[in-house]
Amino acid sequence: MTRDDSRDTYRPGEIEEKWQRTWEERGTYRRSDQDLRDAPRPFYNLMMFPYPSAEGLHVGNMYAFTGADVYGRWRRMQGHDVFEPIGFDAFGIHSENFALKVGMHPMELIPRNIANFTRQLRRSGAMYDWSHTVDTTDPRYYKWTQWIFVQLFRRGLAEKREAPVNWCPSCKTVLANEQIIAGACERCGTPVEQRVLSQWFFKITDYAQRLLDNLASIDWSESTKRAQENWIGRSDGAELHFLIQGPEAPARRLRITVFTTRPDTVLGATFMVLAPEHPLVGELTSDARRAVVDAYRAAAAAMDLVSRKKMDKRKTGVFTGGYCVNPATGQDIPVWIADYVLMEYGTGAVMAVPGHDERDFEFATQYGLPIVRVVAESAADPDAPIEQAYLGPGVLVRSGEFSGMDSESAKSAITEWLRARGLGQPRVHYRLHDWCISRQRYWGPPIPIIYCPACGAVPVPESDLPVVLPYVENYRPDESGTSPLARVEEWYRVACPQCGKEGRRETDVSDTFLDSAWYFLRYPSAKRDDVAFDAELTRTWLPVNMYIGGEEHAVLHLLYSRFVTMALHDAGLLAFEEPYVTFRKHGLLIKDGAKMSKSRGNVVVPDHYIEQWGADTFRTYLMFLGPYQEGGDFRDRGLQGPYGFLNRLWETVVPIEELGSAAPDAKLERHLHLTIRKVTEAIATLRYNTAIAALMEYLNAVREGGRRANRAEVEPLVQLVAPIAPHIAEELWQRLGHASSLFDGVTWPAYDAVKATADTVQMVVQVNGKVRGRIVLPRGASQDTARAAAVAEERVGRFLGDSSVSKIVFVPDRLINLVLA
Ligand code: ANZ
Ligand code: ZN
Repeated sequence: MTRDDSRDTYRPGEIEEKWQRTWEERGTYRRSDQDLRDAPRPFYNLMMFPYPSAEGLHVGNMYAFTGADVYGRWRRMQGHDVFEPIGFDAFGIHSENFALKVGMHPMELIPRNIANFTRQLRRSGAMYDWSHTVDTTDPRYYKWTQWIFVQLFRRGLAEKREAPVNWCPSCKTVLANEQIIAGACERCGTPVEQRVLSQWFFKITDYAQRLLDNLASIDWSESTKRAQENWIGRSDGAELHFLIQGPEAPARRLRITVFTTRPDTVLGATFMVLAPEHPLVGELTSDARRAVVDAYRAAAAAMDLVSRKKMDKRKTGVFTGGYCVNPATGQDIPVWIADYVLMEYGTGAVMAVPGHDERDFEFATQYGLPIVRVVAESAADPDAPIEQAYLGPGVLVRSGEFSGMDSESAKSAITEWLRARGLGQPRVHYRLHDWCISRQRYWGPPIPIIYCPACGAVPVPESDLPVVLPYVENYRPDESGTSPLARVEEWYRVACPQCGKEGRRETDVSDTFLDSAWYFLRYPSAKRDDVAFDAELTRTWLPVNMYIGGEEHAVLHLLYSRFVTMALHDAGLLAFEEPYVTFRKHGLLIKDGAKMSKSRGNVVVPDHYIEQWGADTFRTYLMFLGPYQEGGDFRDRGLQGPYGFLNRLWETVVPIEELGSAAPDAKLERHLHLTIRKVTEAIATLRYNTAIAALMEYLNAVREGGRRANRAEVEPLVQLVAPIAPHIAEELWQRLGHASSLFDGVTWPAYDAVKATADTVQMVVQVNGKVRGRIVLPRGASQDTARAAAVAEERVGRFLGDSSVSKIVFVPDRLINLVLA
């Protein structure tokens, strides 16, 4: 009898097409609204939705999504009702700039990109529910983005004000602080300038403490929490008042308030430095100094914020001619202005303590101002010469009644002493700024506000939402500091919704990060046009159980979405205040030694790899190249190994008729249970590379010496491989005689705890005779098994690099030594 070849060799192209079609036809991953309502064990598995760039889905996206999908599939096989949606973050400058570059309108370009992304995502083999997708540029979506703006506005959390903002002269728009990296626009790299514009802000600072406190109760990657903590930047200190010197009685004199984290050093404050923009500068400046001061202020105003913040910049400043009183010593101290003091931090005024602050020390040295030491490392040596600022803690000296006190206790003691005299009080300060959401661009949801000469800023009534972004032929931004929509008079001229007088629409659009700050609320309710999110569906599905994404969003999206969730919670619209119960960051894919990114031009598109090797191999490869939460190197030639593994799996199981029916022998049975346990634990903790290594080891053990496999040995292997390589698993599962899908019902194998632990040994792994690691294997494991396990060990792998093994010394159950060529 001749064999039907196409049935018996592994042909990923065919089976992947077959299973993608079958899943689609059966609706395996689609949830009807009824399913969503009735789900007994809901599990919301979320990944950060992509912005549909023209280049298409790249392997970095696919790396992120595959790791999330493996986790979702594994949960599914454990019997959870997993909801795994995907969508498109398609508004924003990224998309708009690209449209400008290629000379196409975003309203034409973006749908094409989305279609291409959708095709790629479908081919990649993830279990998305395409019936619940979102596209942030769809008026059915951004209607609710605008609605959320209105909710925040009504709660006093949206405010328009004049503020110095970061302006990117190349993108011709304002940027949030979070969008500036090392002084330059995060997208185009142009140095950012400062401009004063009237902008909409969300008062995220009202939530600073809660955003900080809640970090303790959410299960997130530690580094992401730390990044948020630093960004929020709580400083504990004091606000101290320095009266301006003058002829009036103290009670009538103006005062300069400073924020300091070192009230213990106030007795060493020998001068005062104000930001050049400080409102009291005019008052303080003497006639003789006015010309110099005005010139300095003009020069500072022309400078960008970022260079002003640079620590290593040479300090410059000018004396105003005015004096104020040190509240602790009663002495007059001169008031200077200097550009290193920033108006938006603290109060824009610094009590300068050159004895204990580096910048103040540099400044004092340069301008010959007095330097006094008030904290000494120990009381023994108060008169040591001052060669540099002493920053550490210590004992107070030259501080009157506080001398001898340790500097930590002196912080509160001195603050309290000044408070009693009306000269200060404890104060907490946050580095976090309000979130500027106005963008003077075209490609975003118009901010739903109408300005009326009589009523002021009036939100667009819900019944008039969405405010549809009009088609504008020339959407190129200009220098005016207003959006291209400000050039479309027939669009912005409208009647005031309150009084009917002629009003004018806000012409700025909102920041893309507002679109993504709430998209996870929308997915379950994506089919609803009457509400942003349905109360019952939201109760069932939210907060998100597992969220996986890139760490680059640690202080942007992840902070904004927490804030929006808290604000909606406080508005009574959500029962929870934290959007993501668990968040795990994934690592980065490295290509030729650098992070894969569009700006570096080393982006790889997955299509031809999937074409050549199949999605299963590509997924397995991506999940095998390093610990998922740490990332790894993308190498073209790496795909052979995972392909070989899947092909061997296929050859071991097919043809089914040739499988034996005997029970596995005791040794193999132990190995099987150990493998189930290892893979279960590894997937639960996103250590996919470890899971795959365990599967490879086990398959080698099954095939050892060319023996014929038994069904009972391979059936669980097919189940275990399914989250990672779902198509081949489904095909083999079906051939093994199962009618229903592996992703339908509880299909994850259980292990016997006794069998899974008994009889393992720890073996030493050497490379060129030096101990480089240890592996745990079933007793009696073969040389091949030990070698596979050794090579899969991360530490050992590092020593192997690209070299090949020329010789192996193997002592069963004790040692394996890999000798390199
Ligand atoms: C006196 C002092 C003495 C300070 C000393 C430090 C050391 P963090 O921790 O980042 O919150 N500061 C306050 N406002 C400023 C502004 N607008 N521009 C530049 N610097 C400013 O930093 C708080 C400290 O930064 C404050 O404490 C102040 O200097 C400075 F031995 O006050 B300190
Ligand atoms: Zn009006």
